[in-house]
Amino acid sequence: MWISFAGIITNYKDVKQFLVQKGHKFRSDTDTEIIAKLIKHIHGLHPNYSFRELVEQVIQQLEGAFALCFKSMHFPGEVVATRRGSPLLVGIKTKTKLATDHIPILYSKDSPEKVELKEHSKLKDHRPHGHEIPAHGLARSQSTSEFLPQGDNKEVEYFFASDASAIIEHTDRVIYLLDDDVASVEKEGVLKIHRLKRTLEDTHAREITTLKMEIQQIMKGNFSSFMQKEIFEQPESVVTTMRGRINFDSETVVLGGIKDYIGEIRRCRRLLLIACGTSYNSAIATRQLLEELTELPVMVDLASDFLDRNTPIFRDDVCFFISQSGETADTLMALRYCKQRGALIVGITNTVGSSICRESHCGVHINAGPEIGVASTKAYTSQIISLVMFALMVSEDRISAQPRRSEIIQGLRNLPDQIKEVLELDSKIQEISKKVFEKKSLLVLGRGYNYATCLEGALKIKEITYMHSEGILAGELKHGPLALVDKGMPIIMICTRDNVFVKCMNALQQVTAREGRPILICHKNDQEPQKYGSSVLEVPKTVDCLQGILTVIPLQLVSYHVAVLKGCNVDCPRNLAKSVTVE
Ligand code: UD2
Ligand code: MG
Repeated sequence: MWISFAGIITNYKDVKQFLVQKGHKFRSDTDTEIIAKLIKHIHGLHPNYSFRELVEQVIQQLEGAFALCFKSMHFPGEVVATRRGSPLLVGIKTKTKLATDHIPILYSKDSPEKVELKEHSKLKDHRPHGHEIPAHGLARSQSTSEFLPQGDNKEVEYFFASDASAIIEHTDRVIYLLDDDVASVEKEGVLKIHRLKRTLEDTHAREITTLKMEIQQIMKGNFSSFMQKEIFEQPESVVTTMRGRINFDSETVVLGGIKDYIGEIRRCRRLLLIACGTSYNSAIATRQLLEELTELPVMVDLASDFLDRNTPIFRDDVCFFISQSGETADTLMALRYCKQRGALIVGITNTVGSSICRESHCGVHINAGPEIGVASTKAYTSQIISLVMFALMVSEDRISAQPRRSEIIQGLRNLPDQIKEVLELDSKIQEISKKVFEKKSLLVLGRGYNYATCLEGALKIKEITYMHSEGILAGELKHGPLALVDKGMPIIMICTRDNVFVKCMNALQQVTAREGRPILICHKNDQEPQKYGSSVLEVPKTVDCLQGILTVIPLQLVSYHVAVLKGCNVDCPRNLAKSVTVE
């Protein structure tokens, strides 16, 4: 059995417990494996079910958000795919034109009754007589042959993916599946889309759409990986994030997606920023500025932890949900939790039409352009800029905040050129990476606005180089992490001229006193910290609250070069693209 799985199965413990009772042995702790074992179990009970019927049985037992694609030795030449809550599309490639641009839905009349997963239940064979009623009363043969290619060459290729950018190089014709659609390709190469039940709002057919995406826009160009390309795109992606939103001359900021809600936001009790991974780090990066400019309490939470705690939420809370794809399962569940409790829901996403975008009351598209590398880079810097713009907009009418706002807006104006300058450090960073890539561990130290850079830098290193890395708040050194420091421990330290510079210098001296020789990221021509570094990466100075954008880029590049030196797959890190093979 081969399964490609994206998403989260929330009742996987219950299903696993049932299967263990039935004598199934598990090799991993993944939710993917329970799906494979469950289909195997149902196949054992009902050996005459078709592949598609087996999958229909499986998804009736699953709770959560998922996109699934199945292949099996028992059904050679067949594929079955389905989704609920996570996106899934089918790309179709043919030599000749298709006869239609619609695929009718087939409804399974008297579908096999849901198999009860209870110890005592009698798992009888409820297999029906296999009647299918296609939409519009078409005979089955008629409806399915319709979308074969015209002419002699009947060759068809199908691509299953969660995002169009993954298949655009093969075909621009796609069908977006809806929740609980079950798409199957059988031996003859015909694609069928089934649903268990007919519902009133269903359209009875799925349209084949032609993608308008620019191929060059998403191709790698001269870069060796999408991640590298996306790192180097940042001088442009930050501009598209700000385009049409900031007027640098009048120093005004308007986020079209938020402006109607700004009054309500100003009157709220507190702001909550909820996200996972890199998006969470972008919340850490902007928390301090949000507190300063909105004068509201700001809570930052990891979505999974937020849900675990059953956090109290009130009608006058404003909750932000940050996600590049707009589909992150935990973040989406936290969104629904807060929405149910009456809070105002604000989305920050890179994907127009995504679940978070649709389910939020309002929000900001970060407009960073498609991000294909699994490790997020340009989306991070654009998320920060979006949240900074939000802070600027909320504080527009505060006279006392004007000098600060003006300083930040001019800082944003200069950012693209400064990012270009940082990217010129590339070859120097490659040299530094050669010194650290064989080490076991890499610590990243800093504080204040640069703390988020430490977390995000360490996350990038873990994700794509598989090296242990930790972002450490320099203020915490004495409370534990200092014990790790010695001559052999590789350390990167960020030390820029801001309100915590003196404290950073202090931490730097604690590190050098233990014979640590950190790689320093500091301001251009700043002699004072440079004395203590084994090597130095100099970045241009900007406003404190934007500095993190310029200090994170060297770390994105470190992780990229270390991954290349170690021979890792930069765009598809192991374990992170959830594709597991189990029998
Ligand atoms: C909109 C257009 C943009 C351009 C511009 C001109 C879209 C997607 N954007 O950009 O192409 O024409 O106007 O002024 O057509 N939203 C959510 N949740 C989210 C993100 C966004 O609900 O997570 C909503 C948002 O409240 C708004 C809409 O989606 O109603 C578009 O958001 P945006 O950030 O793209 O808006 P804007 O005005 O910058
Ligand atoms: Mg919305």
